[in-house]
Amino acid sequence: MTRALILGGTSDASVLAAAIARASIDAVYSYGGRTRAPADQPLPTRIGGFGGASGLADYIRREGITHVIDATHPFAAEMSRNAVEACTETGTPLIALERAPWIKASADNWIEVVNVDAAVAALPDAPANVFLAIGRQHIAPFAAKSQHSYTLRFVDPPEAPLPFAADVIVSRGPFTLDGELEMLRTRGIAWIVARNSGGDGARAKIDAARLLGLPVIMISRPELPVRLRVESVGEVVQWLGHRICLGA
Ligand code: 3Y8
Ligand code: NAP
Repeated sequence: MTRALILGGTSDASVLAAAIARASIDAVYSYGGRTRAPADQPLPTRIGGFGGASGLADYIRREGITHVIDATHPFAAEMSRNAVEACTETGTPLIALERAPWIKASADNWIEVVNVDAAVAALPDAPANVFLAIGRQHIAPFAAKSQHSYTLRFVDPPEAPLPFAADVIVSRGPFTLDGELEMLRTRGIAWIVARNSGGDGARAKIDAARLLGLPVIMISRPELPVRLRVESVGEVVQWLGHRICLGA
């Protein structure tokens, strides 16, 4: 019998969970516990880390998991690497549901960089209004350019003092084009720093930047190990269904 583990935390993972619940496939949804009140899911849900790849392997064995679906965010690299290692160790089928990266349009003004430190270096020296749309966990390096007026956007209100003076918007998204245009205009934002998350939930700021002619410092995705990868929920459900068909 199939028992799937969904490594979630994204809007795509939520759509997948709904499809799996509708198909009455036995599954568990997993959050990393990054936010105070993650969205409810129509499946039994666990919250928190597994304890590295070995902890995930133990969980797979203990819970009788037969399939693992990595539907985490493209920047959740450690979780994805652990999933490959644990599934190899336990011989568990693994599939990744991963949305395509955003592709630079001719009208986009992107400065593409490989990591956060390169994004800091790409910012100008002259003080400017800068929108850091990269969440909470990776903002400390921007203290090196504290001459800028920063706007941050977090899912939850900040719990600790910020590494530099900044204005924090608390919002979990998904975001709208009108909302992004309004925010960028009223704050006089001149630069945006973003990660190439892909998908629709965060692309409104990219479209707004294009319309306003703003430069975007775009951080490219981390390298991930090779694993079976699809871009649609239907392909994941078919993958499960195919095995159900064979194993039934
Ligand atoms: C805990 C689950 C839904 C899902 C919403 C998507 C869309 C909005 C875009 C900006 C960029 C950012 C951030 C972002 C997006 C969706 C989706 C997506 C980016 C939730 C969620 C969890 C998280 C974790 C959180 C990170 C943070 C990153 C904010 C839930 C809302 C910036 C990524 O405070 C923290 O520690 C936050 C941590 C990882 C990156 C960071 O380093 O701060 N996501 N985001 C998941 C878990 O615990 O397992 O709370 O319900 C999910 C969503 N985040 O409901 O439709 O892409 O699917 N999330 C980035 O750089 O793109 C926001 O502001 O423009
Ligand atoms: P990460 O750096 O790749 O993972 C760090 C550790 O967090 C993992 O090793 C694991 O801990 C735990 N973890 C992460 N995701 C988990 C999950 N779904 N279930 C159980 N444990 C999980 O992860 P991250 O970038 O902080 O992302 C955390 C969560 O936020 C993920 O669910 C991701 O999909 C979601 N998210 C992330 C981003 C982003 O920009 N990174 C954007 C949107 C949503 P152990 O080693 O102890 O097992």
